[in-house]
Amino acid sequence: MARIAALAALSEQPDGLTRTYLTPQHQQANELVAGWMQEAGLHARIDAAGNVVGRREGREPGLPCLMLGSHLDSVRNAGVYDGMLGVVTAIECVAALGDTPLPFAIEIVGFGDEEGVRFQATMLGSRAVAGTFDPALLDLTDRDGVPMREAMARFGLDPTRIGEAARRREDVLAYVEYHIEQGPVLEDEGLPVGVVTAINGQARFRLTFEGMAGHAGTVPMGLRRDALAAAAECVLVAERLAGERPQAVATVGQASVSPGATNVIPGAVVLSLDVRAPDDGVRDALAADILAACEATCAKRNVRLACERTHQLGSCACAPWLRGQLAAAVAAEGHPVRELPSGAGHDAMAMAALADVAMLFLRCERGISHHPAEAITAEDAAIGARVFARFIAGFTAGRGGA
Ligand code: HGY
Ligand code: MN
Ligand code: MN
Repeated sequence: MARIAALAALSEQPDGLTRTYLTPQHQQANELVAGWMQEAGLHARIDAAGNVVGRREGREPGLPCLMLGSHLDSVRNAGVYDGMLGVVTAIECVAALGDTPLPFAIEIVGFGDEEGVRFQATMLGSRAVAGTFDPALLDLTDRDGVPMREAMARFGLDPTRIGEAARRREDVLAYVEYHIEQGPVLEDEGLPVGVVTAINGQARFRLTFEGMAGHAGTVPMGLRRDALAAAAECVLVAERLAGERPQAVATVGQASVSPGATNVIPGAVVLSLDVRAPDDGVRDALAADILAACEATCAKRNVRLACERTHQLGSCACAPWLRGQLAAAVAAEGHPVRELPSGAGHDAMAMAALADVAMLFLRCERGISHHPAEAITAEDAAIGARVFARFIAGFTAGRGGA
């Protein structure tokens, strides 16, 4: 808990946690985590994408690894456990192994970007490790217009070498991530931990509305092309259409209004749209319906609409052989085994392109996450760590393993 507090202090904002990819705070977090990795007997390095990677050799050097990890970046004004708990706990669990020789190596990765806050493309760190990082992403800019390739150079990385962060399939036995649940299910059932069955897919879009700015006092209502009024109607359309499909969700979480003055009719608006569902077909159909309804709304209002897909990840199943080993560790620690899906996205989704993946969830207070009120208890943190440590110590490479 003290280490999480130390990481939470590395923030771009003075009163709360915001830490995004390739910032000085990311650099500081990497240094802190690398130090803890070294103390725990891991050899730590920063990879070509800015992830911090620690490695503990198995009973002989060079064996394929069990990869553990989560992310060190955050959303804006975040909770402090999302991502960080998984990294800090994995280090603690490896430290607890002491010198015990294992028939596999262990690597822990603190991914530099999962949330995608700075460049609007998510899981940049895990995609680089999985070998699915598209170099075209390097041209994305942050809100100050800084391209990712330049941010990388400022961070001390060579953007032309990002491919070197990619790992070979034969070197990774599995990727297993420990994370807070970010939902209310475990708390509701009085259970400290849960084993994830699958991670819901997600699709994200940027919607740009172009109307006509004008004088708020002189242009009659019937002659306006108000971009914000059109966008507002589209937000409600997304809410209504998602509500009609069980388990599907749609969120508009960002809106920017131009020129943004009390006495000016909004001329342009940019919205983000995030659409998720356990079934990729349901999600795609919902996204198509929302975008079609937005087009119709804008046509009626004589506002131009441009839709751009910024992100797409298919739903991701956790490997049964890994789920079984996590469940065995939960049971051996004396807790009921509860399996549940994840509505939140995780690095494991990107890592599934490289290796079989699985996740262990820890109960969090009232399911609150992506909010400063995110909370867990120290007692639960200890329970989760014991389960995870037991899983690691007993890990046996299965399908795809050595
Ligand atoms: O948005 C997500 O699901 C994740 O927390 N980045
Ligand atoms: Mn998150
Ligand atoms: Mn997370």
